[in-house]
Order: sequence, then structure tokens, then C-alpha cells
Amino acid sequence: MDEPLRIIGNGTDVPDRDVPDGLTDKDLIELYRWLVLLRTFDERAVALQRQGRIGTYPLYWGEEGTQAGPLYACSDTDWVFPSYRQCAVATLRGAPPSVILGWCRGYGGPAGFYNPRTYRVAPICVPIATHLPHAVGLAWAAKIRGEDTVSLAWIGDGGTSEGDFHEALNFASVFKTATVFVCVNNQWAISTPVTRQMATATVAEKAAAYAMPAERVDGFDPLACYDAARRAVQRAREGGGPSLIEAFCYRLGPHGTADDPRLYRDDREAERWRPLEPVGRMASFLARLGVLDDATRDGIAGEAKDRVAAAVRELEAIEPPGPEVLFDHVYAGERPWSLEEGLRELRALRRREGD
Ligand SMILES: Cc1ncc(C[n+]2csc(CCOP(=O)(O)OP(=O)(O)O)c2C)c(N)n1
Ligand SMILES: [Mg+2]
Repeated sequence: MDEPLRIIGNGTDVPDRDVPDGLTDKDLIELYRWLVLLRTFDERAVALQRQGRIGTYPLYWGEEGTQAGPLYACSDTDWVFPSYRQCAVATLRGAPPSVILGWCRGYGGPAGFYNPRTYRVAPICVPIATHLPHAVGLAWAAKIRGEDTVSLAWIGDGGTSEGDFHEALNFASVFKTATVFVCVNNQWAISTPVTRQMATATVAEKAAAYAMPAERVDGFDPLACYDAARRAVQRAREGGGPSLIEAFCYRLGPHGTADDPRLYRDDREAERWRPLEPVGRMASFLARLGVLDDATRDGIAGEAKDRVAAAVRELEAIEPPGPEVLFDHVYAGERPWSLEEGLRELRALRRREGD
């Protein structure tokens, strides 16, 4: 089994490797800023859910490097396709964090959800793996038009059992689309461990069935995630076709805020992986390089905190709509009689309840 690529060591017995090609000190700080924004959003979102201010939330604590790293390897013209686990990546492309919080609450800002074309970030995908064929289709369309757009899609270890995963990889390799598949192997699909998910030792080896290059990286190492994605994106852009990256890590938290992992796994297992988490690790690495001092670090933390706090204020300034909103936007034209009847019943019920 290939050892995952690791660039950031631990400052003691595991040595650091060189900073990947093409990354300046400014890039390293910017990537760190991205990691901190993701982390700050995630922690605040969990707190909001616990206070009943948003709905169930799929936290990604520890997986920030698998998101920020590959995104940093893309050009602004490339499209990315998140699953629920990457719900906040669009904020790294400038989408307002309040829109993502609105998604978690079930209703967003006055402008609704972000326009995917503005940020080249596809809608957050909850049905497992269904966004992969979309990512391939987008890259195929770009290829037909003679554009060099790359599409990058994230998928979990559990998602590799879906037909959509295999169909997407097959289509991408046959039609040589410019698609990068990033599989975040956090070793759990809710309560199913990866050993019950697949008989192969790695996700990466599945790529062989599609004659596709693959690479395993340490998913807790943002620079390793970046570096593998950079090579895959470049290959894709130059017409070399799709790649599969396995970002090997561990789901440090629960599956979501409605899950209690103590029911199916030993807490001590997560504790063993925790020291590898990417945000502190990147900060220590940058400090060892002499790129990040305490003042810059505090400044970045403060900036992220302020941005997320402002997003919460923006979100909560919006009056929640009533349940009637469920009947809007279901059909482009007129509502069928059955929905009209349902809406009438709901209104009558609400009148009786004095809403
Ligand atoms: C098509 C489909 N089937 C089942 C589910 C329910 N479900 C939500 S998350 C999940 C596990 C996914 O695990 P994995 O792909 O490893 O991603 P992770 O949650 O670890 O990021 C399942 C089965 C779903 N959302 N969509
Ligand atoms: Mg998983």
C-alpha cells in the first residue's frame, strides 16, 4: 500500500518536506487564512445548532485541509462540486457565509442561495455521489467547447460504493474529461467503518479499473492535499484526463450534529488522530518556516471571527418565512390542484392555531 504523501512533519521526529512548487510565502498565508475561515465557520455553526438557531449541521472539523488545499490548486475559472461535508467551501470563493448558514437553517437571505455560476461552486450536494456525474458532464461540455475548465468534486469513502461514483469515473476516463475526484477517506460513513465499506485496502487503487492516475495523501496535511491536486489539475488542464486523489484522514467528530459516535466507536480512536488536525499543524509549520508570527496569526483569527459573527447577524436579521414557503418554487408554472389543496389546508390549520 502506498504511504500517503506528507509534507508537513511534526517538528520533531517526522521531518518537514519542501514547500510545494509555486507556493510563495503570501500563498502559504492565504491558504492558512482559508483554513482558519473554514474552522471558524464550522465551530460557530455547531454552536448555533446547539442553541437551536440552525438545523442539523454536518461538521467537518479536521477536514479543512482536504477542502482548502485542493481548492487552492484550482483557478478561479474551474468549477468545484461540494458534498454536504464541504458545505462552506463557497465562502473561500467569496460567497457570503450567511448564505451557507441560511442553507443550514432551511432558509437563507433575501437573494436565496448563491448563484453557482457566480462562484463556480455547484450547489451543496446531499444525495451521496450524485454530483460526480454532474462534475464530469461540466468538464465534458467544457472540452466540447474547447475551454480548459477543470472540474473538481469531493466524495467520501462511503460514497465510493455508489453507482454514480463508478459511472462518473468510467465516463471521465473514457471521454478524458478534465475532472479531479477528491475522495476524503475519513474512514467512516456515519456508523459504517471503511473496512465494511470496501474490500480494497485503499480508495486510490479503485482508479486502476478506470485506467486513471491516483494518489494517496495525508488528508490532515493541507499542503499534501494542495500538491496532489495541483498536479492533477495541471494534468487535466493539459488534456491528460481525470485523476483520483485519496485524502486519507479520520472523521474526528460525529457524522453530524444529530449523531453520537460513542454508540459505535471508541472515543480514544479519534483522540489518537487528533494531533494531526490541519489548522494547528499548518500554523506550526509556518512558524517553523518563519512565515507566520503571533500577530499575523491572531489577526487572521480575529478577521475570521468577525466575518462569521457578521454573517450570523445578517442571517438573523431575516424574518423567517412561514411553512407556506414549502409550496413555492416546486413547479415552474401553476401549482397542481393537489398542492393547492395542501396549501389551503395548511393555511386553515395555521388560522385555527392563531399563527
Ligand atoms: C444516496 C444517499 N444515500 C444515503 C444517504 C444517507 N447518508 C448521508 S451521509 C452518509 C454516509 C456518507 O459517508 P461518506 O461517503 O464516507 O462521507 P462522510 O459523511 O464521511 O463525509 C449516508 C449513507 C444519502 N445522503 N444519500
Ligand atoms: Mg466518510
